[in-house]
Amino acid sequence: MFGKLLIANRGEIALRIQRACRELGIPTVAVHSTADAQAMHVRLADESVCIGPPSAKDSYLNVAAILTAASITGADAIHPGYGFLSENAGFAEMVEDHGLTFIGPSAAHIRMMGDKITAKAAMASLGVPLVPGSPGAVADLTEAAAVSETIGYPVLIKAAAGGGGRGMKVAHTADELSEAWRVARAEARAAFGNDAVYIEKYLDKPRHIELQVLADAFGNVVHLGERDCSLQRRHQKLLEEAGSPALTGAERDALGATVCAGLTKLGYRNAGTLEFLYQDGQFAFIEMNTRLQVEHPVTEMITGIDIVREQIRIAAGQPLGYTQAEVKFSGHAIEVRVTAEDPETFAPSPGRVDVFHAPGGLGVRVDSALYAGYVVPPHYDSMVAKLIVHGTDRPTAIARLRRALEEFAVVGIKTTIPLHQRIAADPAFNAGDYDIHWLERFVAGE
Ligand code: MV4
Repeated sequence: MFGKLLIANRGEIALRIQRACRELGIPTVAVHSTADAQAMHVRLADESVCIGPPSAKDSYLNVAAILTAASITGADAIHPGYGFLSENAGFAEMVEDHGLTFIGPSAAHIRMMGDKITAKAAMASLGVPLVPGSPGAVADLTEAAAVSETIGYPVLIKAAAGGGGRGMKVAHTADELSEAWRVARAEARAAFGNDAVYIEKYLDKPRHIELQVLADAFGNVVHLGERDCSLQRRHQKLLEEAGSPALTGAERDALGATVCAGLTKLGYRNAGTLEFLYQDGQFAFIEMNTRLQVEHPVTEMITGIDIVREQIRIAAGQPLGYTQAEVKFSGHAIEVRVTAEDPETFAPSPGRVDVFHAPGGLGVRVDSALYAGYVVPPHYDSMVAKLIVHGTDRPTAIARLRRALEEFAVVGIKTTIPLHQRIAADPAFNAGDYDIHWLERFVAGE
């Protein structure tokens, strides 16, 4: 096992990783920007190193400063959390080149999944179902038109280097194709410095369902079930559930079996998430995330498996130690992301937190780095807390969510707690009747 672990992140996820390390008996090193000197993750770590000024580019994305911090503190492993350097294959490679362990997949697998075209090609070869579309990159407008005729309109043009919704353009008809083509290529080039694009059939009302997997270095791969992450606004998730209200256990088991067999063949290692669109009873793979995800706690609540602990054990060369049949799913879990934003306009609301009272009781978990007196800096992501509830079934979990949201007190900054209360009270949400477009309409008052 590792002698000391450096956490290359901040906020609630830095605390989450520290908690796993403490339970494993591993001392931790926090890194922080000058804006985060008073942050909770610095206070709770065994050691801390300031790595630069507030701007993330000069601190949490500063590879040289982070490697230096690891070197001077004698850390032998680095956990990147989510965001920042977590899906940077070059960083993973550099960590390993410095004789340290990167807590995550190999640089080769991060690179493969970072390019959506190579990710899809890999999944197709492993028998994972895809959205109908171009077999690879589409070279020019002539080829784009031919592919689109074959699969049928509407189509979606996506950037190979994209993901998370950036660089996508819909063409509803052949008339719209040339404009969509031009804009998609230009955006891909500007945003990613890579104008490679591919085409998919546009699904008009899918759910976003993702599958959590764990893979050790000995070819053992298990899935921990699915999460329904359809409730998003501008590609930011607001609420996630495990399991999906739309899925049967049999559908999950079948998809899981295909995915686990495929990842064994691929030699994938550590935690990962496969994203699918689900419409008309069909799954279609779109992307794979090679990092720990924000919403991992809902999966932990229904399986009892500590995903961060498993990531660390796997990276240290330990076997999973259990089979798929030993992974038991129990009850239903829901997470809401509380952000420091106006709940109606979504305008950022950083500043001093005067009162912080987290809810508690049976089936309630709060992952947050907030405390009374803390000043939320304006430089980073606006998420300040995750509220996770677990119950024996979905209605019980929703009742618990409503109760916990009422107890939650954050005074001094605006938060999205009132929005979450409105969602939790909504009949369509309670019926589990929603797709990826539902939340945009809900916040627009439609
Ligand atoms: C799609 C799609 C419809 N059809 N692909 C958006 C983010 C990126 N991960 C993939 N995305 C989509 N891909 C096809 N072929 C619709 C979306 C999409 C979406 C997906 C998941 C969650 C929210 C979304 C909101 C708008 C569009």
